[in-house]
Amino acid sequence: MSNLVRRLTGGKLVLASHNAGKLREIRDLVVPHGIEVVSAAELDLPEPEETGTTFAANAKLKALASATATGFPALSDDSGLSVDCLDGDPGIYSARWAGPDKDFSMAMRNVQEAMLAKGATEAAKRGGQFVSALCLAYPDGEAFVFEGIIRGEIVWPPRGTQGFGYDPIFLPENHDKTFGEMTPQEKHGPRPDGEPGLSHRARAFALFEKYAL
Ligand code: ITT
Repeated sequence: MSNLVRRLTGGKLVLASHNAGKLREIRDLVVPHGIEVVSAAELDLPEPEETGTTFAANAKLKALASATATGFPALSDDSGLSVDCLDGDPGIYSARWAGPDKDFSMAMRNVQEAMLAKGATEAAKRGGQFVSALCLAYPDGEAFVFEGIIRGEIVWPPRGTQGFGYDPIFLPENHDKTFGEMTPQEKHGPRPDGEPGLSHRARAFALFEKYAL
């Protein structure tokens, strides 16, 4: 990342996502900056097909689609849970593991079953990470990607009802609550010491903040 990122200079920012959980979190992060936001979901923009092979490529594809369709800069998030013993799966396919009904109880169960099939029963074998690639794209086609990662352990059974997606099975390292047991403030809010929030998304956002705002 460098200071070659083109900074946002006010005006509207389109949040290029149709995922309600993500939108809530990104709004929490953006709103303190006084940026006017509108989501791709609210604008009824079509969801582009995610044909990339990396988080960054898919984030770019989504942000560019929203920026070119609306004429406003757009911020997207491509993210997912990558499990070490599954060679990084579900990874960029994290949404697809939940099927057309977006059933994350099933997706979490499938992660657990795949891990058991690999013999991952003890904590030492259950490492993984959440990854978020945020992309800021402009209508003229310029795009910048910011990535954040949080390592942790995949726990079973799921714990907590906060957050969304795979949060109930992710225990961030050096913590005793899963993301599903954390409040939004604990998951992605700024730390009391002024450090960026804990989550992968908050970490990616801290880079976006530093270089693009
Ligand atoms: P958009 O593309 O419209 O933003 P999506 O849900 O299709 O929404 P992704 O392709 O990036 O987004 O899929 C990422 C999936 O990974 C998402 O559906 C979540 O279930 C999961 N995920 C990402 N961040 C997460 C988080 O902070 N907590 C729990 N699960 C998360």
